[in-house]
Amino acid sequence: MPQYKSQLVRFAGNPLFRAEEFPYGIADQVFNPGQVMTPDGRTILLLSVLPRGERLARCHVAESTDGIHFTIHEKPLFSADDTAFPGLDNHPIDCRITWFPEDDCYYIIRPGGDADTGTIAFLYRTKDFLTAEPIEIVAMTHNRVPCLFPEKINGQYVRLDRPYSAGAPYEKSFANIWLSRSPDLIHWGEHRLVLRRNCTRWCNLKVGPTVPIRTEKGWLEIFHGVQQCFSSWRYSIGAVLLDLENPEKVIGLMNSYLLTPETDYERFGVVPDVVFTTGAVVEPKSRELRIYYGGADTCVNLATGNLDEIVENCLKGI
Ligand code: BMA
Repeated sequence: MPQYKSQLVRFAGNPLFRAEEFPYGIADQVFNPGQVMTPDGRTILLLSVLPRGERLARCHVAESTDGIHFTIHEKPLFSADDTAFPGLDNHPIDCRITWFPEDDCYYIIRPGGDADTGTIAFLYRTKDFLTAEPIEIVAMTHNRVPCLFPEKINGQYVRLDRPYSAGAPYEKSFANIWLSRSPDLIHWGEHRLVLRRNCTRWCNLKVGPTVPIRTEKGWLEIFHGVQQCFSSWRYSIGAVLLDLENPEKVIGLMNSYLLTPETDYERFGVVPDVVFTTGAVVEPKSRELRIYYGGADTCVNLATGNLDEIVENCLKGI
């Protein structure tokens, strides 16, 4: 049984996206979307879609004006045979999207590489989600999910990373969250450890980042945590608050998760007992935090909470 109660409210109409309703061919999985809210209030999701009979996923853009009803673009933004990084494009999933006002564009970071090369990270730039311009490979093995902060801090680009600390990614390797800085988005250094696995009871194996959200009290960082249970892994979602000026400094950490697998669509599917997110969006007027998350690597769901309450819970360590 879960140790705490999930603190987010699940949308009554979950799942929002089911593989069987995917409009462009038969899909076995539609899951773990990249997510961002545009300056004019549209919600953009980058859905990871696994077509039936195929081994590798594609990413399709879905967009909405109310955060609930989405239109899916037919042409994928990323597919496994993109030619941007020949021989290394592979299984595009888990996109992290950052709206970066100063550069007037969205940055997308997504995994590449394979079991042989090890997983790496590709950086892209887009203005419209119709095309994405490849920039560079910005992380070497095994580090596939850097998350870019939405502004420069003290004149530098900053990101959170999740390199594996031991073993290959698909083995029982530990993983912690690190931070690094760059003058140009390409060259990264000044690495700092931010959050260790085991920082709370429900993430004793790994923790992994999402794109940070600026609040008045600190950077809200929604992260995923993996708990090694007796015979399986359990993926949950939690929250930590980082210092605005010095984001390697943790100033608040929720002891409980925000969300853990409890419903059938989170407990049963291609990979059981998974709630997984690559980000979150905030509706600025209501201060609602919306997390579009994958359930059991099979479907996409929505859960919401109040931004300010979650920040307070981080500060109180609830
Ligand atoms: C992680 C990611 C997620 C996935 C999770 C559980 O490593 O690849 O896309 O939801 O594993 O399978």
